[in-house]
Amino acid sequence: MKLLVVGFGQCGCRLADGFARLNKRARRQRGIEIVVGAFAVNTDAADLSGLSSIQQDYQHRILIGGRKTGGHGVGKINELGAEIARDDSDKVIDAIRTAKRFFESDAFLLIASAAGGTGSGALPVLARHVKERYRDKPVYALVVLPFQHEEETEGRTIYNTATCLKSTYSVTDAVFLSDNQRYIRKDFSLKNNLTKINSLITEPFYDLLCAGEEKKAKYVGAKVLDAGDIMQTVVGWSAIGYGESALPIFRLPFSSTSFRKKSTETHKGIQAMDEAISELSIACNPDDSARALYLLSAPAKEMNMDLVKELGDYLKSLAPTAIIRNGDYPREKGRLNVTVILSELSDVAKIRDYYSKSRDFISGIKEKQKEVKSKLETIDEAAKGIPSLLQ
Ligand SMILES: Nc1nc2c(ncn2[C@@H]2O[C@H](COP(=O)(O)OP(=O)(O)OP(=O)(O)O)[C@@H](O)[C@H]2O)c(=O)[nH]1
Ligand SMILES: [Mg+2]
Repeated sequence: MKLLVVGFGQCGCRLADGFARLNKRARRQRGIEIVVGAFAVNTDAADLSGLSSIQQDYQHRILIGGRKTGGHGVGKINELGAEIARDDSDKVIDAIRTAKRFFESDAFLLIASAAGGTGSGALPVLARHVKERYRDKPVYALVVLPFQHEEETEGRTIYNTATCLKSTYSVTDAVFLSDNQRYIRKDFSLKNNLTKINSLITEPFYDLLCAGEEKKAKYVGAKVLDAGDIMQTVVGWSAIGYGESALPIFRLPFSSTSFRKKSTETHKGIQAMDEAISELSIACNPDDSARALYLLSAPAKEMNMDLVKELGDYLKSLAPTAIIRNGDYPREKGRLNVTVILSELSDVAKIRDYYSKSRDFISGIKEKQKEVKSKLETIDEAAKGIPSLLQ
């Protein structure tokens, strides 16, 4: 599958840069293309110049809101991010439209963090423009959720997240959720290592996008998972995960056909799928997903139909009501990887929580505004009878 990727705000632009890097890797290691254009859109000029893989010209690194923000961001006010995106939407659409290989893309992937100002406001606005203009291509969003400590210290974090999620969901075909907090569960030091978190966010897309683009027969699976399968699966709230098991590089020749080998492979496969599910980009219950897919990637001689079937049965047991698509991708040496997508999730507790907390925040703000208004009225009252100098 070939994507056209657009990042908004600091987080979105860095992740779009990450997708541009995945494409370079696919080209170098596998001789294929998975990202036909990568763009970075921001109100912050310094952030745009800090990127490394997106082309440097102003058609790929797009500064918006120049006059309103002076090139310094919108300071977490996502209404302002949305307003600027509305004003400058033509600039962004024109850049995308004139991209050299635009027509080769199968889908759009728009990326931003939900808690900031620029990306959170701009993503849904541009998603709507792109969707209206290109009705035949799916528009997917990848939305990054904030760390817990950000939610605790700044009320605006939850409000921005809720408004961004609601708006994005209503105008896109699917929303991949990536929760920053999940990446520091096991390794808290990652909190200060956004680069590492970003590569954990983008990595699961690598094999998934490559599998359907392979041209060499030896890398084409028995059952190819292509753009069509992905588009049929990815709908609504979605999570993606990735797991890996190491395989012995050398085997004793007599063990190659034994039943033990087969059961070891199945075990490794289930282990990788288990990891993929427990490392999903957002905490969710597989039981709530209506569509799912898995891709098994391993050296050709390590894969067999039993293994693919076992993995399917296992996923079915976790997501019994989901329509499950699958594929195999004969590729990696010494490793067995499983990529899983759970899609069309009917419930995600964290989103519900953002919405309800955000309602409290809104009523708190209204209360505060009322209080300020009545205090101002008291002061105006006290000023009655005092002469003004402005006649
Ligand atoms: N995973 C990840 N999260 C990031 C990154 N940069 C920022 N964030 C998160 O994104 C949120 C802040 O949003 P930013 O993307 O910095 O904001 P912005 O869209 O540039 O908006 P303004 O700076 O307010 O104009 C916080 O929750 C951060 O933890 C990044 O590179 N990777
Ligand atoms: Mg910023």
